[in-house]
Amino acid sequence: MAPTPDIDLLTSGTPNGHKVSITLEELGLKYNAQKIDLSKNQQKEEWFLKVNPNGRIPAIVDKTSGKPKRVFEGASIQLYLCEKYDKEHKISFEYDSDEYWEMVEWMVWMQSGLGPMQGQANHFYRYAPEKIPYAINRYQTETRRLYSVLNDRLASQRAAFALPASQPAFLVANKYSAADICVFSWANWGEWAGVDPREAAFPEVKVWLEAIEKRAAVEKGTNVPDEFKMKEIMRSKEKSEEYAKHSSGWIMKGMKEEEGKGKM
Ligand SMILES: N[C@@H](CCC(=O)N[C@@H](CS)C(=O)NCC(=O)O)C(=O)O
Repeated sequence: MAPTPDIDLLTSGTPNGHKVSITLEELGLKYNAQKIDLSKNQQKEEWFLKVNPNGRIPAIVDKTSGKPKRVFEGASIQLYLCEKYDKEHKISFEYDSDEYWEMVEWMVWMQSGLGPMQGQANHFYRYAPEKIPYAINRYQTETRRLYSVLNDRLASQRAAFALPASQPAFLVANKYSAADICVFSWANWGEWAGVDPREAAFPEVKVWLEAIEKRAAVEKGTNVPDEFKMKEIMRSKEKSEEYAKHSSGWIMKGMKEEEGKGKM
């Protein structure tokens, strides 16, 4: 009999954290979520850097086999969990199949495109002490371009599988997978960057988002390690400003500390 998974998830309630907690929930794996308080810079503490030398959440320590295995970078953790624990390919594909590589492509697309661009849009639109129109426009435009790439992919998947309007299309094959989870985790926060992925220009993204957010595992995963309040925050100007001010505070403090390092 396979040993019961014994996984520590070091995380915070952010898009990058959610993609891993949703994956763990979808796979029905037992895990212990440990909150890393980004506002206290716990992600830069020595013990944490031994798990993730990049000083960012999420990271996992898998102790299932007895010898602790640490994994960092959201999509690597997802791929690791799928290889180890998704033998029935509930949310993944057989290694080296065409679908497997398509899944990897969309995950890398998120990690290197949508995540960083939307993250910078968040930064300049919400957190930067100075509002720089060029920077806001640059990152929001690029984020919007990426949602249009996502919309086109979903539309071509709808055509390829002749799906009725009532059914969502998914990124790879005709199946919800780790690629959808990876991209969803950021699309779910789009409005925070000032780009609404549900806007009329992205009809396929809207259907896809609505289908994913209804899933029980997604609901559970987005409430790890704290209750997900972003939607409610984004509906209120005061709450948005309060959240932005709090985040801006620790981001600026972290930047100052980094600036002092590595200078001759
Ligand atoms: N590419 C990384 C990004 C990780 C990342 O940027 N995490 C953010 C939270 S969403 C973080 O830990 N920020 C803390 C900091 O900037 O010090 C991943 O997917 O794991």
